[in-house]
Amino acid sequence: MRMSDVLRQLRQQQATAGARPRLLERFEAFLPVSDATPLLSLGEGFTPLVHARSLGRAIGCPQLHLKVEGQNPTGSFKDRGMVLTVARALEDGVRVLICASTGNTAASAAAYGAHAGMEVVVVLPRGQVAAGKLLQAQVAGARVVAVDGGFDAALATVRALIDDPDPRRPLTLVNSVNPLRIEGQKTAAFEVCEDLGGSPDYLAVPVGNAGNITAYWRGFNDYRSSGLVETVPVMLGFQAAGAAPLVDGSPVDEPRTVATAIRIGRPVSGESALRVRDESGGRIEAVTDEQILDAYRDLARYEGIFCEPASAASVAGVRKLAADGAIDPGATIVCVLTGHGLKDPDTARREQAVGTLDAEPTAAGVRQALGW
Ligand code: AN7
Repeated sequence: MRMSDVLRQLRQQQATAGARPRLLERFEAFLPVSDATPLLSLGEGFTPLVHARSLGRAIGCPQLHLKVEGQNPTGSFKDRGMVLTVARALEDGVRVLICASTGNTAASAAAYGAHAGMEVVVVLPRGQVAAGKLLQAQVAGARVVAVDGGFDAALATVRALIDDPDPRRPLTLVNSVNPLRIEGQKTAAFEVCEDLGGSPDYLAVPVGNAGNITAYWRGFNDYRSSGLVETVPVMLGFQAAGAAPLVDGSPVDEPRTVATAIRIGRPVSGESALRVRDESGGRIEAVTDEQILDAYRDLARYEGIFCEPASAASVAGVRKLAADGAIDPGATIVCVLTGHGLKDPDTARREQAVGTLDAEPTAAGVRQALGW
């Protein structure tokens, strides 16, 4: 066969398998979109569900699966909600997006805002944002404003701007206070159901503002109401001890955790998270920084999945519950890994660094360095 025919054939196979679907199109029936909504896409969604055989065996849960949300365009689950929020903003003629963020929302808003030709302003807690996330916002051309006082102060600042509008500069808030964010994020639950052929027994997720746990629960319930699945999972949410207002039962004024960049003392959707817990018969618990960092290391070493530290809270939590005998070992468990490990190179360097070996640039030199 001629090379050009080979190419054409490959191209046709790709076309019949369907070019990569667009999230807004694929789940149109379940999303607040219309024919007038621009089908914005940076390739978000359709992330892998990986059966973690080695790690699952190690923690006594052989049916452990990982939803690898770090493979979204900006490296986090935020892209699912952002694509819908920005598409609808584009439809409405919005010019300026604003958010407060611990980093991932900012990176996502900056990218989708740039793609849609909008101005983006992100208000961040000074000195608390992982290096990669800050760079993502900056390279996409967002204007970054740093404030003292942590994420809660940043969100309060943004809300004050929204509540006192300047008619010359209309702003659209793209934090998860915006219900479109939650609507978009629920698509991750749809994909989990499709990959497993039904709902898992347990769904474990890290919890900050509690938007994502709310979104997954809505997604599973949408599929159940439509008759696409018969059951919904038990929902497990995990917060870093020291930044765990939903476990403590009260706001945390100075949330502390060295493991994660998610220091949120007053979760936006806190009450919703408690409802999800109760309706699903689930739990919201704290995991220590040490447990989170152990899971972070083990995910990379056992499974080759480099997630950001906050994401590892889901696996740390499941490991803890399994060790306590609180999870049936035969259960199908999905842990959501919300963001990519490269977002936070400083934590990786601090926790994972093993150093490099020096060698002469020869086969003999490399063998010697390896001790072979
Ligand atoms: C990796 O980007 O709050 O419970 O401003 O970055 O839905 O808040 C991010 C939160 C989990 C918590 N995992 O999700 C932000 C921000 C990662 C995160 C969460 C976040 P929610």
